[in-house]
Amino acid sequence: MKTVYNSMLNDFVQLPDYDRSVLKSRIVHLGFGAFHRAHQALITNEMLNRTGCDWGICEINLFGGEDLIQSLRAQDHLYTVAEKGADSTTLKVIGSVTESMHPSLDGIHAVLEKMAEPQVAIVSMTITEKGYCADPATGTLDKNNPLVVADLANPTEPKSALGYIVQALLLRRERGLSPFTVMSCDNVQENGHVAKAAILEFAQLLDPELAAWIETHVTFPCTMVDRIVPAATEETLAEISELLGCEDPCAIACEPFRQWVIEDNFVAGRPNWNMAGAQFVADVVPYEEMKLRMLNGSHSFLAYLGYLGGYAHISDTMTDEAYRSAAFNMMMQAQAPSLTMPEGTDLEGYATLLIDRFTNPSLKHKTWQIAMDGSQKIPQRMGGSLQFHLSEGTSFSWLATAIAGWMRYVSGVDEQGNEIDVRDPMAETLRAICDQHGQSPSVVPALLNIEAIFPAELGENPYVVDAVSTAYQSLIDHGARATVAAL
Ligand code: NAI
Ligand code: CS2
Repeated sequence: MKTVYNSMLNDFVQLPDYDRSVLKSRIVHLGFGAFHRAHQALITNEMLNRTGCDWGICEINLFGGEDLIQSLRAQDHLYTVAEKGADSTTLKVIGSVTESMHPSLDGIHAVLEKMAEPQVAIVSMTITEKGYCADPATGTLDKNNPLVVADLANPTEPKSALGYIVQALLLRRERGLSPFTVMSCDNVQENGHVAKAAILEFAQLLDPELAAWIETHVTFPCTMVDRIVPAATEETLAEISELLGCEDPCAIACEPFRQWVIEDNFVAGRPNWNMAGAQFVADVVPYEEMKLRMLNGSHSFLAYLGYLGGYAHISDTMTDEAYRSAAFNMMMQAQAPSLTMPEGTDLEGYATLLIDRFTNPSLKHKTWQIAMDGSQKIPQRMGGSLQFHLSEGTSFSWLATAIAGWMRYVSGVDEQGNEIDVRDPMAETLRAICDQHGQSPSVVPALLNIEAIFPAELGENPYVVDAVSTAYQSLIDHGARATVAAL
């Protein structure tokens, strides 16, 4: 792409409008996946277009994605984002990435040395929910996680993101360098607090003095991140390359909407991302809860019940009036009442916008993709609102149906008897429980009793067991489409 960058790209492609040679890797990002390319890196690019400062990003993939890093290097770290609305597409070439690394290409020590360089002020992350090695029910470090066990035994050769961050901070402390801010950009409830708790607990097990130093010197801002960025497919890449005028294996397509709300708590400075639409606030938690419950909660509802009902994409579910109104009711009846928002927040307007975003026919967002890692997602997307309805004595049938949908899905067999490719760190455990029970609602209390996912007060609550069992039985007797239509 470097060679074509100045000559062959189609005229309407937006190019970086700043001097890339002055950029320094002041941000190290863990997780050069789909989302980061279309969110933080793009927002940094737009900020650079407006302010011309030196905040650049060094991209690191700790798990998989070696090919992507190699392709990125081959094109001078430039790549394309296609923002796809219902009727039009905008192409932006992103220039904010300065360099990239991968432990299997460069070695673990080179990655650690990069993170310990003096100019690094922020280590940001999009490492998926499971990357935090935290217990989904409590948000605290899972000491039995195989990556944690391996990194505690061999801390100078880390594998997990936690292990890398703690080892890099140790190097900085030993060298008398300032610490960096650790900024989580994952869909994790109170993501900064979860990152902090996991990192401190991990450091405590290694070296209590280091843990105390981290606690005093490092900050962990919470962030609310939002933009729908489906995984790239051959079709999207071909379509982008046609519009672009050349091939770009690092290209990614997303929706036009984006939002980023960041707790303004940075220990070593930060870019003025607000110049490109981000909001710095004192308390992100209400925005995170709103987004996780209303957007992600209804996304999971649509993913499980949509997949079982034969809908491949979220936009396909929106063509079914029953799913469309169930998703809106899930937002407004099940999730919105559980939120405490700053005055003036228009939750109904937010829900209407979400339904519009889900409807975008240009985005091929697979229900299967969103259904992934449910054991990590369900607690934060539905646990808090479930607790709310239990304490208020109000109905939670949408939540119960979503959870029953997840239980039916993780059995690994769809409504036609075909195998489902269930991707989840707990897939084997979940499948074994489902196999023991067959398609009987006795599987419901068995799955609700998994303490890593559901706290005992939920898992053993008779109202929860009853409502989820009823929804589960309906899925078995009538299928997902009829169950959603009856809601
Ligand atoms: P992706 O599959 O494209 O990328 C996943 C990234 O996580 C890869 O860079 C991989 O190296 C890294 N990773 C995976 N497991 C890891 C582990 N155990 N430790 C460290 N790194 C690990 O996924 P995508 O779409 O980039 O999403 C990543 C996360 O971003 C999501 O899980 C979510 O929390 C957040 N997000 C995604 C949005 C989307 O629409 N795609 C929107 C908002 C947030
Ligand atoms: C989705 C999210 O994959 C999922 O679980 O719910 O990635 C969703 O697309 C984003 O959070 C939107 O910001």
